[in-house]
Amino acid sequence: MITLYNAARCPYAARARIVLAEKGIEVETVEIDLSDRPAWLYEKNPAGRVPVVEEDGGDPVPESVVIMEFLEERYPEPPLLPPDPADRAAVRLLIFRDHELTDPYYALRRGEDGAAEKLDAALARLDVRLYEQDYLGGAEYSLADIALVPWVLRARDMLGVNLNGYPSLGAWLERLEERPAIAAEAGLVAAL
Ligand SMILES: N[C@@H](CCC(=O)N[C@@H](CS)C(=O)NCC(=O)O)C(=O)O
Repeated sequence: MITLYNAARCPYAARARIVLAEKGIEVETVEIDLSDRPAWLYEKNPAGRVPVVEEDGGDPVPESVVIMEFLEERYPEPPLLPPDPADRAAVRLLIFRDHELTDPYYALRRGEDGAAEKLDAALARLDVRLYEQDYLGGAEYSLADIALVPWVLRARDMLGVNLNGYPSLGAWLERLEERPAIAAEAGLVAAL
């Protein structure tokens, strides 16, 4: 059994939620109110942030990227990383550069000047990539899609960003939303 310390609105926690759902892992979810977080959360993650996952009797694992990799190794089926190391490197590079999407997303949320143009450029780069291949990491769905889709969903549904100008990105999102794990996240975002 895995426990997930979670906040529904958190896109980093969404990464953990989606991987757990894709792998059909039984999970107990503990919702954290980040505006009044319990002191014990700092024992699980000194940064006081969610997500954190914890196996029964195991050490807490914070940081969404570490969590995704941990779950992938602990529960290898179905695989969410490609078999070839070079292809895995491509997936990891996209995740390593997640700030290229998240920085303009948060800048737009804060209402900063020029943020809409920067987010447009980031989405356009993803659109070009998805014109050439079905998924961000290549031909197969992977942790790269899971790592970035939470911000694309929130840009569309919470910031009102129109995705019509990014047809390949839009088609990718439609493909992803056919997956129950992503559809559940999209439903959660719509209800926020
Ligand atoms: N680098 C962390 C970021 C997690 C994060 O920023 N979580 C936010 C919620 S979306 C949080 O807990 N914020 C509370 C705070 O920063 O004090 C990860 O990838 O897990």
